[in-house]
Amino acid sequence: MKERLLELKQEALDKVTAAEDVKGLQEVRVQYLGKKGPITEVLRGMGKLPAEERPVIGQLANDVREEISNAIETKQTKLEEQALEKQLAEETIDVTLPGRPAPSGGRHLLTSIIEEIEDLFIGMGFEVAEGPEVESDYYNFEALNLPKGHPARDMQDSFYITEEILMRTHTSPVQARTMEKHEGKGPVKVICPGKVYRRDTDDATHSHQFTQIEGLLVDEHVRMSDLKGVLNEFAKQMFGEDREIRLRPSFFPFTEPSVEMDISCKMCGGEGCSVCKGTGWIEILGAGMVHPNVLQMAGYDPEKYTGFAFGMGPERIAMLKYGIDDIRHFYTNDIRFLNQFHKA
Ligand code: 2NL
Repeated sequence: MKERLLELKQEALDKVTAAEDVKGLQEVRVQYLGKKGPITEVLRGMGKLPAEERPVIGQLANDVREEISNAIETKQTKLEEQALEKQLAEETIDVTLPGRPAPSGGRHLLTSIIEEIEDLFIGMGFEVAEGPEVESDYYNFEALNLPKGHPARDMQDSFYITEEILMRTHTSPVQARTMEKHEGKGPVKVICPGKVYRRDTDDATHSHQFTQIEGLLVDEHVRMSDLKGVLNEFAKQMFGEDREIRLRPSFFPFTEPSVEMDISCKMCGGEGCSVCKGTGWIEILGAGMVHPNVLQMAGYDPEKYTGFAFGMGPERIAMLKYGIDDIRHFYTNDIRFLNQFHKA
């Protein structure tokens, strides 16, 4: 019996040593120390032993159980430690790896262009003024010499909200409001950038929502030559020192006389090409001397005060500057388009 117990002990200890995981170890425990295990079996047969041997075998059986149990315990602790070490090793973070690049945003091309134009005019002493995009019929049309029934109101098919309220069709109402605030006293020297709205069908050159920058200078003794000087400075700073400008007669209801300004074509150097449609000149903006009716309605004495005004479309400026062929690129927000214009 003694041999049988020692044999079982060796057998169990070998299996503990061989166990590769906690599960295998549990199996050894059940197999040798369980109620139906061989050691229990041996103890059950103790009744057949002589009385003096019983305590000796009983003691030995208990010692064997104890020893196997301890071995399992020790091995279990070891296996758990190994498992933890393995897990830690697998989850190690390599702090020397380069980080994943975080995509960074940037200014929209239109925002950059508008800020560039703003800075340029700020450099010439202009202030930036803003105003509401939802405007009254009075400031959008009436105050700009466009009375009800004026044909130019049809020309600028608008988004009306009520009979008297609409989405502004140009940024001129901001200038009308600015003049009004000055209560008939000069000088006024502002540029007004912002979104404007017109009922157009969107295509490569039309958008129902776009941006505009207008400028206004009102003071005593303001002349057409002042306008020309300011616009010439703008054209050279924006498009290059080598550019020429020319003014052509035009018509706007809020200016008299009115002009349109062209810049010389850089693509062909004035020879004529597809960009300038063979003329050597590219139209950039409209301008003129503020109509006396507009000055009067804003509270200025047109006998004492004169002014010039101009208006341009930043989308058009950007399209010319960067050779963009479709105005819709500004509003469809294709990241591949927009990313081309980030300055660092
Ligand atoms: C264009 C032409 C223009 C103005 C805008 C203006 C504003 C006031 C008084 C007089 Cl308050 N004029 N603005 C004048 C001439 C032309 O814009 O083609 N814009 C894209």
